[in-house]
Amino acid sequence: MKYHVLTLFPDMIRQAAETSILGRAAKNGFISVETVNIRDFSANKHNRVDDYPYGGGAGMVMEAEPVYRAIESVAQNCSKRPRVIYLTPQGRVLNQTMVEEFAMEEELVLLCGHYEGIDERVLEESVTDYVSIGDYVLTGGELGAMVLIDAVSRFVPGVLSNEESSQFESLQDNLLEYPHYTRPEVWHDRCVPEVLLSGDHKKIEAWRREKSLERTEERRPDLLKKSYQVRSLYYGQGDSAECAEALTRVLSRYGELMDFNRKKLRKTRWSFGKNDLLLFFMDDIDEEFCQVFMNGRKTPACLILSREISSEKKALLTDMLDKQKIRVLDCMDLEELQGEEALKRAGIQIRQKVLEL
Ligand code: 4G3
Repeated sequence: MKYHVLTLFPDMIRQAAETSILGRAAKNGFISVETVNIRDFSANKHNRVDDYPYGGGAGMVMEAEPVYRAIESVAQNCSKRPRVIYLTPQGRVLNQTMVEEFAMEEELVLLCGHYEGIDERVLEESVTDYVSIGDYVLTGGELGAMVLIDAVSRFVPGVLSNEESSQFESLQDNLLEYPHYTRPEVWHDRCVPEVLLSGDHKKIEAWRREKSLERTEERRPDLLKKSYQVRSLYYGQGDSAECAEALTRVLSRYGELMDFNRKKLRKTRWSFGKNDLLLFFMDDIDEEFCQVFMNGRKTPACLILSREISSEKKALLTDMLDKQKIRVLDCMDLEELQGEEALKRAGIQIRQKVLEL
């Protein structure tokens, strides 16, 4: 990933970008952080880049022309027209989904404003994304740009080691992280929870999920509304099982896999809620599967179907889901979900569809 930061204070960006994990990533060539000093594009012999606001009022406004030239100096050298992100309290508040979406780009241009802001006309002309890092005001956009760079870089391949991996993380399921413990076993009369010493990995995972839910309910109940329990159903003898496993992992730490080739599961009367997210991985569709009882409540679902399946059979499935109040948001080709990149894209696409609800 190549970041181009347009700023009046390039030192601030450089300092931060050469430190710690970002510094290591830059040294190893996984990211680069280039700063462009907007002052170098001043049209004025005193290198002034700001002026008084039309209509009066306090403070200064950054002029359009130097900002425009600075953006063009970068954009001209990009392989395609890059996204230009303006950090402002008036932007969409940055979240993990947006971060992952930005991480798919090859280059990002980050525009940092100061004073009272930038002349509106250059923003209209050149900015593609207005982003805020939270509902508070800073002295400039630089810290916002660094926050975005840091969060995005974690998703750039090679930036994190296996140890630091972003694969399993708290926000993946819109849940807060469970509590962590290390030695000693007793500290200030406080014990490590018994279950973590048991060696029973299934039980430990269930405990962690429980704690995550409990903690989210207590500290961030707003997140729970957007938190989905991923349930992946697969059916057929082809690649559906493998594909289900891979995509489920991308989407959720606690996702559940259900093998509907097992008669017992097909005979079960299922009941799904609003906060379940169903993924159907199908190599084939037949009468047998369409008889399964699954009572939804506007439950969101995505279909991942083999290309081999005829449109008649697809219609049969869609009809059956519709009758059971399961709401199909998206449909994908099973065969296309090959490789890490395709899986990541599919995961982001599904998350975006779900977040639109
Ligand atoms: C533009 C971003 C830039 C307009 C920038 C202030 C907070 C954020 C600035 C403006 C910023 C944020 C510079 N403060 N929440 N300050 O992302 O009014």
